[in-house]
Amino acid sequence: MRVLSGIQPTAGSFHLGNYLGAVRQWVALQESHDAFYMVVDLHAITVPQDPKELSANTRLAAAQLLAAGLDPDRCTLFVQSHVPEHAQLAWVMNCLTGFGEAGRMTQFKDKSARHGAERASVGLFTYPILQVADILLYQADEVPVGEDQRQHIELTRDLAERFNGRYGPTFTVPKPYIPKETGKIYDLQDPSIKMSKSASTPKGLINLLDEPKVTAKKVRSAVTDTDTVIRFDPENKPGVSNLLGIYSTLTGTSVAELERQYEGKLYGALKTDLAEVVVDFVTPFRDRTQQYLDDPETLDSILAKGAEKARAVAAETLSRTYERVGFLPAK
Ligand code: AQP
Repeated sequence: MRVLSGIQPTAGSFHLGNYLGAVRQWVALQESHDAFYMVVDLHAITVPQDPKELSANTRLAAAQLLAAGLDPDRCTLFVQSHVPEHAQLAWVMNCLTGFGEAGRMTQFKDKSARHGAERASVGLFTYPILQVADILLYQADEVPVGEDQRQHIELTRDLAERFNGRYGPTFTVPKPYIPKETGKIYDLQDPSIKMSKSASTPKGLINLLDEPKVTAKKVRSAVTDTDTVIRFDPENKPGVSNLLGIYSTLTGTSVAELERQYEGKLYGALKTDLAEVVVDFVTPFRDRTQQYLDDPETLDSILAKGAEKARAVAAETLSRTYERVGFLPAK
């Protein structure tokens, strides 16, 4: 079984939503699956990027993935732009996608509204189709992502089936792999929206590379509700439930057990303890990230080996696709 997923090198630090919603599963799945993970720099330029920052952030993203536990001997870790087949297959997929179909992608609607609809790039509009190509190139069976990506995986399935129907069996039709408990981590200040680097306010967003003291303060000032009962009830108690979900995943203690532990206690106690749990997680993570950054040669060589492995798979899929479409083979 093969898995494929990617993360954007945009904001510098990963946030807790990226880690719990996606990266944590990547680490686990490298043990049981043939796993391909990438830093998606082609996706990053769908909104303006400073070139120097983009390359620095690409290394930083790779360093964080290794710090989180990805092991280059157990998975293939690479940078998307190092494998040109992504852009090449994306063109074929663009030509298979209806304009209206692409226009229904809710992430595009949200992001273009944020950046100003008129100023949104065509790349931002077709970004889900590039994601389709990312996944299909590797014939991935499963795609470990957060809940916000579900619609894009549905599009991937539709396009894989459409292509297979039109040109003959070519692509594996992938399934989303979305954890129930952490598929959507919410903003600490506004638990009605997902934690996100572009939509969250600084106080609602836990950046893994922030000073642990700053992080602890953010957890302690998380919004809960006027009630006092510590109970997992996402509909009526979204703030408390978000904190319980984070707590449970980081410690491995079940939510039911946490509810028992905090019975009769105040929200302050839960938040103080969770702040400690989060600090215990981010402190070694920051140190390990820095160690990888201090040795850019090793980091670059891991990425070069990853790109070589990824290209071998991607080139095979692309050449089969081109043949099916009817492109005259180059001699
Ligand atoms: N809040 C979240 N809860 C669970 N999973 C999440 N992911 C993102 N936010 C949450 C998952 O993280 C993976 C990488 O996503 P990305 O490359 O889109 O990273 P990002 O751009 O840093 O994510 P943001 O913050 O969501 O960006 P904006 O604000 O630009 O939209 C994906 O699997 C995603 O589901």
